[in-house]
Amino acid sequence: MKKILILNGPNLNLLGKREPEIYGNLTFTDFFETIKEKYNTVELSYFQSNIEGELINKIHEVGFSYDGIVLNAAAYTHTSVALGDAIKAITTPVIEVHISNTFSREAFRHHSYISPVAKGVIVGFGLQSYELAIQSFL
Ligand code: CA2
Repeated sequence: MKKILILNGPNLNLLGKREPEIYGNLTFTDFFETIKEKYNTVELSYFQSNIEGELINKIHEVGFSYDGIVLNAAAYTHTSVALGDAIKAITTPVIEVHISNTFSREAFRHHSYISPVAKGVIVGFGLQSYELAIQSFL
C-alpha cells in the first residue's frame, strides 16, 4: 500500500472555524476522515503544526520512505528557505497545495520557496486541491 502524508502548516488548524469565505466551513479533521474512506487503497496520514521546525522534522522523518507528501505550508510557503531546503534534501516527492488561489491574492503570496523543489503545484481548488494531489500520486 502506498504511503502518503498530508502535511499542513500554521493556522490550518483553524480551518472551518475562522474566515469561511476564503477557506470554507469544513474542519480539516472532518475532511481528512472523508478522504481516508474515499482513498482506502492508500495509507493516508495527517500532521499539522504551527511550528516550522516540527514541519521540517516530519519531512525528514517520512522523506525517505513515503511515496508522497501533500504539503500546504500555509504562510511558511512564502517565507521559509528552511522548508525548501528540507524538501530538496529528501527523496519522497512533494506536491505543493493551496486552498485559495494565492495568485489572486496579495503580491507576497505569489512567491513560493516550495514550488521550485516540488513535483507539482495545485492552487485554488479549495479542499479539493488535496484530493487532486492524492490522485496524482495514485
Ligand atoms: O490557500 C492556502 O492554502 C494558503 O496556504 C493558506 C495560508 C496562506 O498564508 C497562504 O498564502 C495560502 C493561510 C492559512 C490560514 O488558515 C486559516 C484557516 C482558517 C482561518 C484562518 C486562517
